[in-house]
Amino acid sequence: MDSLKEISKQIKKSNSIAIFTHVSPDCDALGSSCALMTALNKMNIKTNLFIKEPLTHDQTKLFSENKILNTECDVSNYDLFIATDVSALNRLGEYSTIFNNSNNTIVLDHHYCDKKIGKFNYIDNNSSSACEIVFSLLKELKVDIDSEIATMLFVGISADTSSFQNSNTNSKSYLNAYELCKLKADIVKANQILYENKTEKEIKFEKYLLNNYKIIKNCAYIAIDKKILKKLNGGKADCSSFSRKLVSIENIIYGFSLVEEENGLFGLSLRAKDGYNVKIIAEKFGGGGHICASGAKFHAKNIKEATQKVLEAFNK
Ligand SMILES: [Mn+2]
Repeated sequence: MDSLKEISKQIKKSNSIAIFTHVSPDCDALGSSCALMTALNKMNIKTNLFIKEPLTHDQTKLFSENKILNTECDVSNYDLFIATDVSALNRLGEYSTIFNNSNNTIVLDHHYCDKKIGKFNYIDNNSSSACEIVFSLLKELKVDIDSEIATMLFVGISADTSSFQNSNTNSKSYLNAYELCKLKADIVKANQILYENKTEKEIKFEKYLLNNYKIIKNCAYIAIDKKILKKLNGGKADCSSFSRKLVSIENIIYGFSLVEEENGLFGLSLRAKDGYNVKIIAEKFGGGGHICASGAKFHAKNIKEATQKVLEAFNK
C-alpha cells in the first residue's frame, strides 16, 4: 500500500483532478468525494467531481449538488484521477473505463479488495469510512479544514457507522469525530438530516417491513417485488435500511432484503451481527462489500425464485 504522504505528493504535483466514487452513492461516498473536491479547490488545484446519478432528497440537504458534474468526463482535461470509497472497477459505473485506461490514478478506500485498481492505493479496512481516510489525507496536505468540509466528513463517518453503532466503529472513529467536532462540524444538522428526518413515505415503508418480514432460524428477511414498490409508491432506495433494521432483532444473526429493481433484476442487501460473515453470500451473487454489510445484484425469474436462491446460499 502507498502512504498518504506519497499520495499527497502526487496530488500536489497535478494541475487538474477528476474525482469519482461508487454507483448508488451513499453519504460516505459523497462525504469523502465532496470534501476532497472542496479542499483541493481551496488549495487552488482545479478539481471536479463526477457522479452520474442524482442525489436523494436528504443528500441534497448535506451536499451541494450543483458542484457535482453528471456529464461525460473529458479525459484530456485532467492529469490525475482519484476514486474514493470504492476499490472495484465495476463499482465505478460509467467512469470505470476512464479510470482503468488512465495511468495516473489514486484509490482511497476502506473496502477490502485483493486487486489494486489504482497506480497509488491507500486501502485501510480498519477505517470505518472513506471519510476517515480523506480526513487523514487532508491533514497530510495541510489544507485548512473549514466547518463545511468538517461537516461533510462527519456525515460520512456517522452514516457508515450508523451513528457509531456498526462493528466498524473503533477508537479512531470516535477520535476523528471528536476532531471534526472541534473543527466545527455541524453535528446538529448532520444528525437531524440523517436520523430525525423521516417522511410519511418512510414510515409507510417501515410499516410494511414490520408487518411482512419473515424469520427462518437466525435469519430475518423481506422480499419486495415491483408490484409492492408500486403500491407503496416508492423505489429501491426506500428499502435501503431494511436489512440493517432486520439484523437489529434479538437472536437474529443475519438480515437481508431483496428488492426487484427492474423486471427480473434483484438487489440484495445483507447484514450480519458482529463476528458473522455475509460477504461470502454477496460474492456468490457477484457482489461484495464488508464482512458484516454487503450487497449484490442478480437475475431471477421472479421474487419467489430470487428469495429461494438466497435462502439456499445461506443453507450452504
Ligand atoms: Mn464507505
